[in-house]
Amino acid sequence: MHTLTFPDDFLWGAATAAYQIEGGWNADGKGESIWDRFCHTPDHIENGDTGDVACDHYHRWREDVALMQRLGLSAYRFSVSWPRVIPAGRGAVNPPGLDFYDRLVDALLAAGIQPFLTLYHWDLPQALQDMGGWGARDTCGYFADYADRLARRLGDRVRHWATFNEPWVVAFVGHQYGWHAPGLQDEALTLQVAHHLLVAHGLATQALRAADARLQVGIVLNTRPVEPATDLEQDRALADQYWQRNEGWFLDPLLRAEYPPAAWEDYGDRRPAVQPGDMPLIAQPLDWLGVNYYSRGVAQEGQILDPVPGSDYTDMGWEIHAPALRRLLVRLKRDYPIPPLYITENGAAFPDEVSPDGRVHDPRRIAYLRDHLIQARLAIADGVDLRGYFVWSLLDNFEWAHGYAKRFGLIYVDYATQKRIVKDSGEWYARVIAHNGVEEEAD
Ligand code: IFM
Repeated sequence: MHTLTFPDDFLWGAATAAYQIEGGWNADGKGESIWDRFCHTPDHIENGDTGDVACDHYHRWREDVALMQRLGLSAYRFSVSWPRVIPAGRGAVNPPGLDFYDRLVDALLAAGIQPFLTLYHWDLPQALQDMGGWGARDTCGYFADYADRLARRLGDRVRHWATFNEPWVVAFVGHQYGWHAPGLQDEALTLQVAHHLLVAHGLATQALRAADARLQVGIVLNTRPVEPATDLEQDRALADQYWQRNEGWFLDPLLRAEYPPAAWEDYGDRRPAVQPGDMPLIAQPLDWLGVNYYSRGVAQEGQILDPVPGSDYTDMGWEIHAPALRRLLVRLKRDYPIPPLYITENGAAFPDEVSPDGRVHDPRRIAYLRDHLIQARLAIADGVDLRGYFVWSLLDNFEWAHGYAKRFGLIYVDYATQKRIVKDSGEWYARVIAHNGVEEEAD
């Protein structure tokens, strides 16, 4: 068997997000978030699930850090709950909330694990939503204040900061499709929200650097590249249109200081109001860019194929197609002035169960992760400056509108008892980390 070895300082991580794992939804002075409100409203989430308890990480974080150490992680990506730290989103800080992240960071560092902190993974304080949420430009300033306060407390120990996780999802899934909090279906608002998220990114980037010039500031984008099924002009044009309206809608402002011109034209009166100075504010240099990749789309004869004939799918109904990851990374390097990259999320949901032997055998997840790591390594050989890889997710957790029905973890969580069981994929990932590389054949 041949091992594909990664660069010596490559970071091996796993990722989570506050609302998906913490629980403690109203513990110790935490404020209500839009996800608390959304889940407490009937008929929003499969099975009536909520993040009230989730993986109870708020109380079990020591055990979870010990598990990370057992896997050998060199980095851990987590998000901070804004309303845990500033319950109303602006104004007074909640000291116990800030202390929680302070202790977590110390424990990670003591375990030799680099913290990668995301400021916003979707849980806006409800008090700010009541004032217009991301549709209101004032929210951008409150976000920058929140960034400043966190940086002043944690910036001496946390090096890598992401402003946002997946702003496309925040804007479109939360404000146009209505499947996520705040559950709006308002096309006219969606692109204004997207623009405000980018402005907030710019302001928070300034705030973080003002607090400590050594901070490495980035942003995490979701990608689902649509690839043309053939070389025909019709297929290529549709794939390009998808790119511009989705990936490009965020990449171009961040890296080229403009919205993609064709998509800007197409959007007509849905275009956001842009104030003078916004585009250079958004396009400040990034220290790194996070790419979340799970799946691709395929454009053929005017439509996106679903399903793609002959393909395998995860429990989310997402096509498994690892080679598109390499093509995506190479495309980013070719088409954009990109900073160093991290794959900040990659993983798969499968219907895992505890076997009679007490273990969780998840060979399909191992195959998924292996195939994607191989493509990531090939992209490095192609010249892509890829610095690290984070599995989504460390733990099974609350998968938004699907509740607990989808399991993405390297570690199984029995929600009734909160018992954690490292899955076969977790043991496999530990070996990958130990060898700093991945076997090309099944081991
Ligand atoms: O669980 C989510 C995560 O919060 C953001 N990226 C995609 C994951 C899987 O859907």
